[in-house]
Amino acid sequence: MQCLRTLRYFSVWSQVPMGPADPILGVAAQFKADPSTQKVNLSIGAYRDNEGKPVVLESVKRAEQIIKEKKLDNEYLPVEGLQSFIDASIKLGYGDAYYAQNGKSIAGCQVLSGTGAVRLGFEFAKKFLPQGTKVYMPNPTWPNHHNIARMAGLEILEYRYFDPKTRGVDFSGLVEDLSKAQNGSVILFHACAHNPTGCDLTTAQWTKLLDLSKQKNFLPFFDMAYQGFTSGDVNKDAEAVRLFTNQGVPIVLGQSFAKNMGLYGQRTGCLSFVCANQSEKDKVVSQLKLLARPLWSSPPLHGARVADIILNTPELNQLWLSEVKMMADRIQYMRVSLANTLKNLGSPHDWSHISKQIGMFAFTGVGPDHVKELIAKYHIYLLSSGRISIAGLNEGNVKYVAEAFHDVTKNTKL
Ligand code: PLA
Repeated sequence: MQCLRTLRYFSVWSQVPMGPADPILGVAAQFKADPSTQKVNLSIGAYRDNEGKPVVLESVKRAEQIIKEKKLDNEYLPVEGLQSFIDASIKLGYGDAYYAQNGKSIAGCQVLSGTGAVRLGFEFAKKFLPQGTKVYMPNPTWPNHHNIARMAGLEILEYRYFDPKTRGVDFSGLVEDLSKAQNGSVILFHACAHNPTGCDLTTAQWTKLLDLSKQKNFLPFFDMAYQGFTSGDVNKDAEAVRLFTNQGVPIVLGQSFAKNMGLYGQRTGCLSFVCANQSEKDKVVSQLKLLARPLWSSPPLHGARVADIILNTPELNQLWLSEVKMMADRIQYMRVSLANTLKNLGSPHDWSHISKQIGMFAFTGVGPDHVKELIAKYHIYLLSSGRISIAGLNEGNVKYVAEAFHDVTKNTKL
């Protein structure tokens, strides 16, 4: 009897199929398991220094020192999170001037990094927008955007974003698709440093989208996971967000401090909604709390404290801004270095798009077969879409990577 019961316990999940590996995290795990000493990780978008090592920013170390000295406790945060962190995040995203005027009508909630921002934002949209409201996403986008929208029960449609022929933005396709979108749709925008294409919109193009959004009553949802990584300047990178908000468009904003503060594992982020007034804001916050409570109950403490101290201590804030610039500059240097090395190797292909694209990633244009060869022959790990995380390059491996790319592509079309 005992034996039968044990057997039964073992078979409860026998119908569960093996799930596929995540297109990004799966490649990162493959890299980790590879014993090669030559291996290069260009998969996940995590910053590395010129030695290929993860970085804890000096501003973060100093903030952590302050936390240690204060001997703070580990009590739960309220469901909505650490208020001083939320306020500082909103100020960083929307800008000081807008915050001073309209801060009281922005509903903010601390969330589990950029992923949590999109998740909670989509849950809110599903619950409070008219039934059948669709969310439009750029094609391509960060693959997890699709998973999150599906989990939240939102119907996904895509708008054209990238033109493989020009390796740039397909703006006429984008406008055509969004012009046909239903009024009131949610439109997901990457605020800056578009992932995976590395191609952002110009100010003129954002202005056109602003007009279209107003005309069609869209709800623009800005995912800002890389503020500072495009230009090295957090204010410049928030240009699109501010263009919309300064015109009174009620946007949703998701902010992550994973990349720009290097707080990846601390899950530090903020979700905010532009509301019409303070009473609307209070109602929105109350509903965000009702959604967050059964998801994670209370958000993580440490990263929020670190970001709060950095954003609210002028000296640390200056230090952090200079560190953001340092990261963005190193990435830009490696872009140019990779493109130039490929050219100098005599590659028959034009790789100039790598240095023209921006942010953390380059959309190289290599196909899935090239990717397989790069992994099998050279232990260079990248996404099957051809996306590479430029932050994984350094002066010690860029030549090796360029030679490998040249080798696998020299006799093929791109
Ligand atoms: N939004 C976009 C556009 C992203 O690229 C990412 C992370 C997130 C949100 C979520 O970030 P967070 O939850 O860690 O704050 N994209 C990574 C990692 C860097 C990942 O896939 O999770 C990437 O390699 O694409």
